[in-house]
Amino acid sequence: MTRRSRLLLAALAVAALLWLLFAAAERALALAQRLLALPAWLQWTLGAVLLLFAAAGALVLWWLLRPRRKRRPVPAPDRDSLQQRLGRLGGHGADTTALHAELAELDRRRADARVYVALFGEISTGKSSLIRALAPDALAASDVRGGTTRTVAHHDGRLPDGRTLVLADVPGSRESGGEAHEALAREEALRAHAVVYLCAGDLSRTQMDELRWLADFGKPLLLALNKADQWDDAERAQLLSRLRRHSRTLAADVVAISAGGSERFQRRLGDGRVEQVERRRPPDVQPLLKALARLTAAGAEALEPLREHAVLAGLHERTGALEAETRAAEAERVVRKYARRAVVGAMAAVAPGSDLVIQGALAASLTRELAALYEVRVSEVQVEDFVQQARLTLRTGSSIVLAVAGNALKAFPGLGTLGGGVLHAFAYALIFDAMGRALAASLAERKTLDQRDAGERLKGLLADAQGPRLRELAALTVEAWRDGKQEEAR
Ligand SMILES: Nc1nc2c(ncn2[C@@H]2O[C@H](COP(=O)(O)OP(=O)(O)OP(=O)(O)O)[C@@H](O)[C@H]2O)c(=O)[nH]1
Ligand SMILES: [Mg+2]
Repeated sequence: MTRRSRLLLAALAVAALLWLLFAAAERALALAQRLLALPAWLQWTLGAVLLLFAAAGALVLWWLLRPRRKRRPVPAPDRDSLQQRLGRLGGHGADTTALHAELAELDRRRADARVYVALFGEISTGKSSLIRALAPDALAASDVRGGTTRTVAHHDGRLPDGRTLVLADVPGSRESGGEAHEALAREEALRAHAVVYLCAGDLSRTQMDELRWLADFGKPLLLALNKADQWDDAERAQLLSRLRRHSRTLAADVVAISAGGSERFQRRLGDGRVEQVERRRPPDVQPLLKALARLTAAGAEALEPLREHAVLAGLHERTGALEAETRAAEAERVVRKYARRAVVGAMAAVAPGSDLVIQGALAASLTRELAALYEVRVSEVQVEDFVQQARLTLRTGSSIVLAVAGNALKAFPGLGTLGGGVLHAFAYALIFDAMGRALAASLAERKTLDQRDAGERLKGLLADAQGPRLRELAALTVEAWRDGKQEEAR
């Protein structure tokens, strides 16, 4: 079409639109005049009906055009801050090898510039069979029993347009006792540019959770209904439409496929012998190949930022877990240190009464040290308040603590041999251990010095002195007591 005829067409369209608008305005005016001529009650009734229609129309329009709730992607830190955290963890003696290896793999795949696609799904949904159908030279093992695949393996696959892909076969999820294998699968899924989620029927609640988990990391996803040969056309269509409805905001496409797999059966021969036969079912994976070609059309480089985000977000979670673990171990060390000091402090007390008066300076110092470990800022007033509150808790709970200590003296003969004053020394070990653990748990969870929460935890721990912990504290008391005596002797 020439520029001139395009202009002419545009002018005609504008004129038609104007004419329509004028006509509509004229109709509206005429209607308004007729409405005004009607009796008042009819005017109000018609007005109300019109208003109702307008409101319903607006509601429908809003429902159609409402903005789709965007899934909030899992946060990902930038690489520098992550590396700093790893450095700090290494400084505290934590093993960061796996996390560093993940970063190295991130770089390696970026340089590799090939598209990685991971299969994912519950055990026995046909992932390994699908690998065999997509990458004919792969020797991925498959079996009716779940949990056949134990490691991540990569195979080269080819799309109909000739592009190549790296396909990852991973262990199936939801195997009982297979948490470590599932973790491998999840890590590989995050490393891939796209994920094919396999199912073999309607999605269970846990399968929906898995899909959502992948989508939260921003993974481009395909949902593949495998073993489609098991249903007739009508059943398959029904299943597909249900899967589409449920995964609407999660997966880019839903396809039905038959990965094939194989079946084994026994054949009785003419001479009476029984023979084991394995027969391969013919695969049909064309719809998946087409969907994969569309999903990865942008190429490795364009898909890389999303992949990097997912890997860093995954690393953020893993690093967070290691940080929490490392801190908890450090907190444990601090608490033991103070429990020892409390024992030594009790030995030095001239006349321990039956009421346990907490060693204030030591308790304050323990509070400060734990707060610093959890990077929680505390003022001196807060520390004093907390110690004061612990004192009050102990005033009412001291009889319990003394009773526990008394029982322990009988249960752990080593304690009994230490002589007078040991009851109180052991009671202090119990108190400082409970106080330290209560405070550490509260600081870790609340990220602030929440007196009420820490106080509740302290009450709980004081009332619940369990066997193995008591044994540890008894050993600690014996050790600290002996050290204290040696110190005195010098
Ligand atoms: N009817 C039918 N069976 C299939 C199909 N694909 C796979 N199977 C069968 O499903 C079973 C499990 O297949 P696998 O490929 O081992 O499944 P997987 O997901 O790799 O299992 P794990 O490695 O344990 O997680 C095998 O008995 C396959 O023969 C299919 O398209 N149709
Ligand atoms: Mg497998």
